[in-house]
Amino acid sequence: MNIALKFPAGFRWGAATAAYQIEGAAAEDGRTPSIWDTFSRVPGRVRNGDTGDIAADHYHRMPEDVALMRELGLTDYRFSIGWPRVQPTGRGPALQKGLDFYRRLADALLDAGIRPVATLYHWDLPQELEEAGGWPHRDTAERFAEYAALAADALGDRVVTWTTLNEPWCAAFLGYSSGVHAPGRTDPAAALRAAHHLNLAHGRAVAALRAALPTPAEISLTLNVHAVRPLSDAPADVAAARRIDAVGNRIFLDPVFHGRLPADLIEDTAGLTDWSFVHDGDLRAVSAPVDSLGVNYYSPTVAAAGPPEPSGEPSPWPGAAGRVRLVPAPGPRTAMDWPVDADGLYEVLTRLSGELPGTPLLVTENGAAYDDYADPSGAVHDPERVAYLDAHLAAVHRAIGAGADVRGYFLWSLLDNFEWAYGYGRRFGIVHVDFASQRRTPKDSAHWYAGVIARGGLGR
Ligand code: GBH
Repeated sequence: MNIALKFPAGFRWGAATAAYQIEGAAAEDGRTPSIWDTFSRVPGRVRNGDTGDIAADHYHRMPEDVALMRELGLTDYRFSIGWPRVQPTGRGPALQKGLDFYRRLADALLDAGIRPVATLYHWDLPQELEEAGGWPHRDTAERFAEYAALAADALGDRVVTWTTLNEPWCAAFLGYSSGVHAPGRTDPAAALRAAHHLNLAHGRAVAALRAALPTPAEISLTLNVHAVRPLSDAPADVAAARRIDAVGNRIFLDPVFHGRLPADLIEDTAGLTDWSFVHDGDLRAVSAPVDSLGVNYYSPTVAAAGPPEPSGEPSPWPGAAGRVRLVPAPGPRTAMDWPVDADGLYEVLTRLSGELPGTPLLVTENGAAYDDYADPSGAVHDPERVAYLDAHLAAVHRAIGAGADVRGYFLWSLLDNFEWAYGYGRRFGIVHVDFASQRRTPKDSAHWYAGVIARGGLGR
């Protein structure tokens, strides 16, 4: 095949997962419950009553899964460390058995020639810390820094890239404002406090990691940067998009990269909070330098002047709620009903490269849920996923051509897994998992991705 879109030498070809979504073994080796163990047991919160108790049983099948990654030719694998697996209840000494699992995982990856990329927080807050106040409570940030230090001490000689947080927007606003994610609270003011304490947790963890890690270590943060567009050029639509950008993007980007809070966000949220929970010195701690920024992208967000359609659901957008109507982008949809729009990924990458010169970018998640189907031979076909991934990788290539310093791409996800509030009913994997037998079958998209990696680019 002609390689029309060749990626730079050294481009990192990865896949991503998260602890609670794949590991299972929820009560094994001393692990204690996280907010997702609790939330998934509340009737009505997760479809079909699904939980991560068993998930893809990766805790027991890790060697088989690393062998699959090697066959794919991955250069990098992004996983998350389960906080309640390595520091039960979120306080006190490390649990050796939990750390041993991640040591074995990192060793298996290194043996397979795959770089371990570890995320410290992919939403599994120890339940006891939620009971002490959760992310709206300042002490949670200090607990997180302690956990980061303990993980770095145990795994610092093996992990190549450290990511502090995955998508703090989801943790704060889906967890504490709309309540569709754990812990399921619906308090917009508390969600704003949570956002600040997640920023603080990130900054304190960067300091703890720098102190504990051998050099060179890459320290990063992953944001779901919203590709927000106004519905039209009308000033009211542009203002609506600005509000979403403030509480969706700049609430994290400005403190982390510029050590400041967006002035418009403070104005937009004036009826909810006076931000007095931001103490002197916090923004300096939050803006400790990082080595790269991870970007997760799935679909764009189109904003128009409000009010929203009355859905009865609490909003995840404090300061925009009631004034902004999110309009479904046109075109095809995935099984999540999310629009397929690869231009949004290009927009996000070129925006960030313009705003953050000198900060390398990694696409740490991108992918799609589709219903796949097996033919009589057992092969699993997922043509829409191949098309989605191909179009989005082409957008990454185009962004690099426009000058964006994108160093790698991690597709979401290696395996079908526990898709949070959707349970096992939505499949993002390039490897099919039969959750009854735990049998893994690489889908067409896995074979396709292996070819892309082997050729270093996309055919056209
Ligand atoms: C990621 O979250 C997660 O990191 C990963 O664990 C998960 O499995 C994967 O995506 C697939 O869901 O305009 O309010 O509707 C992505 C979460 C989904 C958050 C789309 C923003 C639209 C926000 N994002 N969502 S809204």
